[in-house]
Amino acid sequence: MSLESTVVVVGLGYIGLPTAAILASHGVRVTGVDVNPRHVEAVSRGEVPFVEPDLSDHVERAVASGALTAQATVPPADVFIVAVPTPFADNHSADLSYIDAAMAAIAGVLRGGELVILESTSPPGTTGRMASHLGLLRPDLLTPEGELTVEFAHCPERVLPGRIMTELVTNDRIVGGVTPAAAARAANLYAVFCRGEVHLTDARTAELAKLVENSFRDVNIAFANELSLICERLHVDVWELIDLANKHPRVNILSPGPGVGGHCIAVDPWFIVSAAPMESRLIRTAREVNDSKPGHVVQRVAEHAARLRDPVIALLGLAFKADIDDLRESPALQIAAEVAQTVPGARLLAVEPHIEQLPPGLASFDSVRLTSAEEALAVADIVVLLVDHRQFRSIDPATLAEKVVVDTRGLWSQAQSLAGAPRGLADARQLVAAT
Ligand code: SAJ
Repeated sequence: MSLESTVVVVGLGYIGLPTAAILASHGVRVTGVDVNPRHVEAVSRGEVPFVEPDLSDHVERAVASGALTAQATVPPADVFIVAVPTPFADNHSADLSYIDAAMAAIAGVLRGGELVILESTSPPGTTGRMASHLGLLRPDLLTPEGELTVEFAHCPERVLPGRIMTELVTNDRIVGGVTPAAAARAANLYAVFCRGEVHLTDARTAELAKLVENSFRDVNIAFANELSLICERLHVDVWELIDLANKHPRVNILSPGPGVGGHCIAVDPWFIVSAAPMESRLIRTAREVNDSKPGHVVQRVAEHAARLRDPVIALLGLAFKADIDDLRESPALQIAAEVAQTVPGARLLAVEPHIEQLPPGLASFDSVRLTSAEEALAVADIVVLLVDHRQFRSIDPATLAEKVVVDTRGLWSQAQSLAGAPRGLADARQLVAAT
């Protein structure tokens, strides 16, 4: 692929905008397209409409150099990258309406000879479905033999939120073509900025590989979460248990937590279950185990609260994981809202250093207030650690000695040596094991 090629990226979100910016900063002329005018306006000013380390610099420079522009409609180009959301519907099947809308918008400007790359995480068969959709929308782009003159490939994103700009460059990529020629052509484009290896395959395998990666993590987190429930029943400290088991050279158990959040790991396994329901028993069960964890934490907090009159409950962390501001599908948020709903007379002090005001789902409760860790810890009867943010790691466990502690991340359990734990903390650890 020559550097003169023009690329359109449809969807300027967490994946589309970094991809557009990194291509533009490697000399490709990129137009970003988004239906959200706020995103188009922000990017046109060289700004990023969400938080992601290092992205602002890339966007600012790419826009200033003229390599990256943004607009609301799809212009003609050589390559189109589709990076739009693929949420799931109520029955856990994928909602492909954003992909369909993107394909329809792209179809209007195609002339033949272009390459369309799907980056959105999608059920097996989606890239082929896009090609069939185009054949129906634009029969003039079919040869007399019925072959499309536009090529299609799937190149799933695999970057970790919080490390996107690094992982875009260093991670290996999987590129699956509807035809081998499409895969080779797409691989050339990614080679412009990707220093990892680019692996070629067919579109269906690439689609399933992405889903399998996130399901692998979900199943392994579910194993850890199930262990936490088993340990609670058997009065064993799950953190100590995992630490010891992981001393085995071939054992690497992940960390239990309050549940699995974010837009990826809690969603993608359902696309496999939906595609092959009879065969996906383990994957389905893992989802159910992880989805049940927030309710379990709420129940434990409610049991502790029932023993106190008008308890003050500190909830440390609302984001879906440590050191980010992203509240999407956050189990911590779900737990906070359910505690507010189900624990009568409780006053809730939510601590989330990465946000300035409570999200609407919590702000609607008079009993919930956003506050600092110091203030919450000074007055709380019950302390619920929901996210292991860096700021919380420096909390002195001695300040928790007189309080009921529900540590869903094992932060304080792991912080101390197993021998010689201070008395108050040893008590707190009883409660850790019980969550
Ligand atoms: N979690 C645990 N215990 C663990 C690890 C994670 O409870 O031991 C929880 C986190 O707290 C969080 C959730 O799981 O709520 C997911 O966090 P994560 O850091 O595992 O993953 P994501 O959702 O931020 O990003 C994942 C990554 N996929 C894999 O690691 C296989 C990333 O590479 C993907 O690009 C991303 O999904 C995506 O967009 O699909």
